[in-house]
Amino acid sequence: RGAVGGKWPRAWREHDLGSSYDAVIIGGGVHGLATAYYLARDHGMRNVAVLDKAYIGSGGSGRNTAILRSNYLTPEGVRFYDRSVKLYEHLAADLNYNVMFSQRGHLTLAHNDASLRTMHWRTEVNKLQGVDSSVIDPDEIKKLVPYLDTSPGTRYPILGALYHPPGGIVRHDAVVWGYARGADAHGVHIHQQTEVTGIDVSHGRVTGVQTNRGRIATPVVLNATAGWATLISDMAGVSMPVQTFPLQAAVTEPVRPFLDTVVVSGTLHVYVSQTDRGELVFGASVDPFASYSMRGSLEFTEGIAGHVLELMPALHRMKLLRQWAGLCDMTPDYSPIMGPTPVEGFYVDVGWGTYGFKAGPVSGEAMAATLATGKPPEIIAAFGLDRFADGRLVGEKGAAAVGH
Ligand code: PYC
Repeated sequence: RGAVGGKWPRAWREHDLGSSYDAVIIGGGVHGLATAYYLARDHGMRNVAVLDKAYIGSGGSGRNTAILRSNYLTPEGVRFYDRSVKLYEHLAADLNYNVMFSQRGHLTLAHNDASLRTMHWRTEVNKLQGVDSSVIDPDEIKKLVPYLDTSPGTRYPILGALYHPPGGIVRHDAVVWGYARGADAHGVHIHQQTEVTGIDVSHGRVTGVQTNRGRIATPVVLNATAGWATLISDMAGVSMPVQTFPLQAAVTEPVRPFLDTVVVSGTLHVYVSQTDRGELVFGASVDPFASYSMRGSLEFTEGIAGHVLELMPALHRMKLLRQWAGLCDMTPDYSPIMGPTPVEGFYVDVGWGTYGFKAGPVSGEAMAATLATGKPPEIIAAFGLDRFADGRLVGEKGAAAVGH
């Protein structure tokens, strides 16, 4: 769809709220929109609504630092995120929308023997799953990122790194808009400014959702929210083992390209990448207390500036342009919760911690299959809610970009 007479057509349309849909997806982020897209495209379910209480991509999908990777710690995690990277590789062609995926490589620095051991562990698990990762030494790191201070005299000397060539960055808004446009083209209704105020359950099964614009009858509801995952699930009477923490990030003024690798330091609680526009994007670990606040703090700015300068002292004159926060729903094992719940027809795709954006495509594909068939596909079988009762946890803390 191109410009006609100098006017660009709307990428997605507005609709009156339907009184019933075959499925209602709560949350217009990359997970909800991708699920709607694959539901319509792969399963022929088009009478579907995506609801967002604000505008699409206004939550975690527009607040993350756009890093993609699959160098996780557990075989289940590696397989899952590898499928997401593969879907991202073809997403621009698939959606006919430039999502600007730059596979520039991803470095996780090790500053002590314990981290180096975990990097070796992740490398071996990655290789067994066919994912390209290796541990490299400071000289190889310096060749990839000349601005890094790899000298042995620093407070936390760099001993090595987990190098993951398929990792990189993508234009996060474009991913949201591309999925929205694709879902709309298949007939999905996207309703912004539509807040869910209740979920109707009768005799153990979902019958509809209440919104600020009226009631919708539906037999299938997906909770694809972040930040509000527990509040929405509570409406259906399903409690989630999730705690919500803010995660802050910041961006600098643009400068000439000098950094074409993503750099992460768990010890220094920081990750850095440079966008195609030249800005540096910085992120930290989650704030140390549970909260729904999305305000930036001076503590974060001071901390991140100090830590970035320990890694790249030459950046001391860079100016920060803005900072923001997003909400991260943390589970006890740092893996997501995906699949059915004890309420028939009520499904969840929640608990993404700090990993949610990068999982958008694979989650959409897998949740679409789950909603269409009622059965989670093998790729998400390990992430069910029942694992907390059965004690089958999928411990992914060691693969967090930074310490939590
Ligand atoms: O897991 O790659 C990651 C990540 C980046 C920012 C937050 N988490």
